[in-house]
Amino acid sequence: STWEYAPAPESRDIANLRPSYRPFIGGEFVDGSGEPLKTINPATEEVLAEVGTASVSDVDTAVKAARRAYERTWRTMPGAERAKYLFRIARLIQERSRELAVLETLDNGKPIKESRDADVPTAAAHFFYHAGWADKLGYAGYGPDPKPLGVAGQVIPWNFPLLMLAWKIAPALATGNTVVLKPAETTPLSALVFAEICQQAGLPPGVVNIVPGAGDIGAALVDHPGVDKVAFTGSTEVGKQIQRAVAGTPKKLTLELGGKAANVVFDDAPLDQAVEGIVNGIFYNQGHVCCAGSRLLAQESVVDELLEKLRHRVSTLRLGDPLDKNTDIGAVNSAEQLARIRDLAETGDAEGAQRWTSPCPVPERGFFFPPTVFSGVEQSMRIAREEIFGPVLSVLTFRTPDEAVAKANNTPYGLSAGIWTEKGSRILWAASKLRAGVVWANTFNRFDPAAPFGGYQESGFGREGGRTGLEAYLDV
Ligand code: TXE
Repeated sequence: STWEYAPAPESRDIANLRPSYRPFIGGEFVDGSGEPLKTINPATEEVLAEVGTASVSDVDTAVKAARRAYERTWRTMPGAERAKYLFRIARLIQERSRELAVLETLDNGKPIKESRDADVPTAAAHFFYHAGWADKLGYAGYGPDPKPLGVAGQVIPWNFPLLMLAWKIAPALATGNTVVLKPAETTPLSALVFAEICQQAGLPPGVVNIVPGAGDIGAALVDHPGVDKVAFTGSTEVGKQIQRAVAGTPKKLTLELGGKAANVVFDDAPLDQAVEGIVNGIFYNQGHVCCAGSRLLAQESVVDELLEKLRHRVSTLRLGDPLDKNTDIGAVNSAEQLARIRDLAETGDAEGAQRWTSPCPVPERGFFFPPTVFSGVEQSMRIAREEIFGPVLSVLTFRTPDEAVAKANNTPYGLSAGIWTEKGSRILWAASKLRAGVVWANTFNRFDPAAPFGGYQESGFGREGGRTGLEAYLDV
């Protein structure tokens, strides 16, 4: 995963060349009857590709194709056979990793070193991991022969387009379900290359269907009576709408929504190491991370030293061309998201927090927002309560461990948290008190397909990954 990337002119054109930028239904790329959408390269504001979209009636065709594939082949296929397809898909993702990484960076704006070293290899890892489960479900502890649910309707966001697809599709397929997935409207491309990979792997037609489109197509998929299971990752607001849409139907539902994670630094923590974790926690992927460490809770006795080290480190981050392998912070995914980040940051000024902005140069073209740290933040401020989903850190302080935990838990969310301390006993104590699906200790943003991921409260419910993640796709 360490190939060198020098942006060749042709790689900037790869997006426009494909015949596969259309809905993928029943194993074929088809002319959808939705309005074509243009996807933008957020680093240049230029149109990257025009993509055919699905209409409501295409969604119906896709769900029927998934149902047929489920009844005729996939549900009765021995697990060991299903596993072969998943292994094949995993290997094809690896083989096409360079192409996928470039495409993901062009479409999303994230730095190439992240798509190259994290998004694409972790997506492959997800398929390898779940391939291993496909013939061992009888050992998963759910009885000798747990049953799949049927057709899964899956809706994903734009922050990790390929990885979120892998989180959704790999467990569904391993457990014997078939899938209709809607990628986000600003980042549909890697999902359509994934559809090519399904064809290459010889996956039976209809097992995976991809329906590009906007929120209305997501809603049509969620509402379709032929869907047995709905899985959504995205905003808490849309998650609540989906919950209402599914209420009163027999559909099973898992939701992975927003977050406002606290990264808690105690005075005995190795501060330089903590600074790396804080930077990774909030500036990774431009802060477009549901589990981003967007609140720094620093013990009062070390806050000044920590902030000085933090500003120094953040000043070294390079913002700019996402295709440059030295870039640390790429482009914000869309003009809308940039406006949301700007608006919320302005409430921080208005409510009296102190804004510090990295002195890094900001490109004139493209959707860029420089790394920003607000200190003197109070719990009542909007920047302490609302998900910013951008490279903006809010710094609060605490005096005692109890106060740290109380402040960390003072949020409607509960997806992740981080603790920095030398004391093992304090890690265990805090981990048991923090209401968060993941608690990292002396690290942040670490992922493994074997570890279940998911939230408490308004961060949603259900887990993805690990043995627990299989439950979301089985009738136990
Ligand atoms: O999300 P949406 P948006 C948060 C983040 C961000 C905010 C808005 O705070 O600033 O949400 O982002 C589809 N029925 N997160 O507007 O709308 C949509 O087409 C069914 C956190 O982009 O939730 C896309 O595929 N589907 C989050 C997906 O939902 C619908 C990641 C997500 O879009 C729909 C993204 C509907 N009624 C944003 N409306 C995280 N937890 O990681 C839209 N969609």
